[in-house]
Amino acid sequence: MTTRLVVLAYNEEAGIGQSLAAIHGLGLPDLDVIVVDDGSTDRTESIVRQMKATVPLELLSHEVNRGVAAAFDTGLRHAAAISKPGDFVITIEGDGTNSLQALGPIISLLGEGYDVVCGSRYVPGGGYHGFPLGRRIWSVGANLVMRWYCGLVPVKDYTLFYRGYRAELLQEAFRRYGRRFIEAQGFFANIEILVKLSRLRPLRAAETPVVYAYGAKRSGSKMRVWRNLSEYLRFFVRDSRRPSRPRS
Ligand SMILES: Nc1nc2c(ncn2[C@@H]2O[C@H](COP(=O)(O)OP(=O)(O)O)[C@@H](O)[C@H]2O)c(=O)[nH]1
Ligand SMILES: [Mg+2]
Repeated sequence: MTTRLVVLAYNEEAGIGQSLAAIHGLGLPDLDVIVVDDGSTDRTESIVRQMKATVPLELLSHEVNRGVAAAFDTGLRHAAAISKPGDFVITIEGDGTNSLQALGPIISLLGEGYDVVCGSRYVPGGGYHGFPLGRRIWSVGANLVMRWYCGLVPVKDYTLFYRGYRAELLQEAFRRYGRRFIEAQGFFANIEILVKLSRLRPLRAAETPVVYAYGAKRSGSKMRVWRNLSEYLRFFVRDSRRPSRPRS
């Protein structure tokens, strides 16, 4: 049983080396690291290439930046394609804000048979450090809306990228949705993944606490709240007219 950690990175030269070294330093058995560099214009790619010489990892590169949704698609599609059904796939941010302490619990919950395990700031033990107030309000509101809209029990955090999946679930999603699995262009993709997975079949989902160490972030945020809001609206309009359903 292998766990594939998909690390999303765009212009993360400030911390990607340290993040990858910390992941390697955990010494977790059967952990494969896949970095998706989405056309970074800084030294992200060269830092990851250099690390490849000493630390086992795989690098997937987009020649030009295609946005975080395309990075999710590239990383998850590749991880699903090379995984055996019993394997696990975990997504994580490459900016060092997603505490590695949650990695062990995510892996053990997947091992217990949960299909999806969401890192969560909204369960006891989870939370934020240094997250700007405006972003906090936006995050709480967006997650309340998604709890109402998607209702995947017991998930309270739909927006954190830090999340684990059983590989067979992703394989089923790519098979049954094809290109329509990830249609969003930006940060909404992470939410769309959960909505579309929840339409495949009843899922066993779990959450595990994550402290979002936003103060550790050394790169600028690529999240644009207004662009993000327009993605929500586009999704709700599209989905209410023609809900995306998996092929049977
Ligand atoms: N591959 C890729 N990753 C991106 C892109 N935009 C953001 N990211 C990554 O997605 C994660 C979240 O972005 P970030 O700027 O940290 O947003 P925030 O944490 O919400 O402020 C980080 O690991 C980024 O490197 C992109 O266009 N492509
Ligand atoms: Mg971040």
